[in-house]
Amino acid sequence: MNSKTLSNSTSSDIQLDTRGDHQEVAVIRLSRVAKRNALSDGLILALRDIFENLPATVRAAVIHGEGAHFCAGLDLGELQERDAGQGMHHSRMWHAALERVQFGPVPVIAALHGAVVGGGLELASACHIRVADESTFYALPEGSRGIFVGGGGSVRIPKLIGVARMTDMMLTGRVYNAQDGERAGFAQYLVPEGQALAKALELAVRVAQNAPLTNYALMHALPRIAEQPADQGYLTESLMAAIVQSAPEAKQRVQAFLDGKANKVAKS
Ligand code: 1HE
Repeated sequence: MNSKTLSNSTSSDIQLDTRGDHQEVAVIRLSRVAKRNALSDGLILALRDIFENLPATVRAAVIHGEGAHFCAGLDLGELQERDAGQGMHHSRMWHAALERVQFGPVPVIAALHGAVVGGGLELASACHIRVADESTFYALPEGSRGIFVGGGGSVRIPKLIGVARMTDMMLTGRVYNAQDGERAGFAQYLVPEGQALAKALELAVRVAQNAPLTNYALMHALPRIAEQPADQGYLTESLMAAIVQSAPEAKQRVQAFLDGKANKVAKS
């Protein structure tokens, strides 16, 4: 395991390890336990820096939080008086960082436990897969703090749970527990308490084995196709399909199946 603390960027509250036989899985740990991994400006910028500078060996990433909670959201201690322009730029900084997570080089799996609230939920929703353990709870306390989401939550969270549920959460302060949260669509996997990181790592190893172009298409083309009118979506899909299948790796993988050398699809 290679471990690196990114104290030279903007925060020492986040660490990057690489794991796997070929260092193909990046493990990014929010490590600001005393503040429940609240996201200071420095931490957000460090997160952006990590995703802009992932080691070339990395094919998938896992993000998790140290301590009892994934993330308590925006660092409320830094919420100073900002004028409208400064407020917009602060929100845009979050957008830029979380864009690097969603549209960066590799798929990202969030391992969730404890509080996944406010900006913590915005971060989780920028990831491609969410694994939650039984201790997880989800909330958007912005409504009761007199603020609004600013880290892309109004775009990404309705795609997971729908506009109606997000509106209810912000209007009423509703908190979803792990089971209701999974049913609502926050997480694709629900595991026993303490097992989210292990499950996320297992999935990351599998994701890292995919052809990189397939992963690229899933991360960069699929969400855009989903927002296109159907006729344009079909065209984009056909272009992406043509590019992905033309890679030598795709030919080798299909041939391996035809030769009986690749796994069949098996019932789980
Ligand atoms: C914080 C933060 C924070 C904790 N900013 N300092 N987010 C919120 O409104 C979440 C607010 N936090 C909580 O509801 C609770 O802290 C938790 C449920 C997450 C955890 O509870 P607990 O009992 O484990 O910890 P605690 O005692 O509440 O907090 C421990 C310390 O962390 C304490 O500081 P201390 O100096 O008194 O020890 C807390 O003040 C501190 N802390 N959360 C700053 N968020 C891009 S826009 C995004 C908009 C948002 O995300 S709004 C924020 C929503």
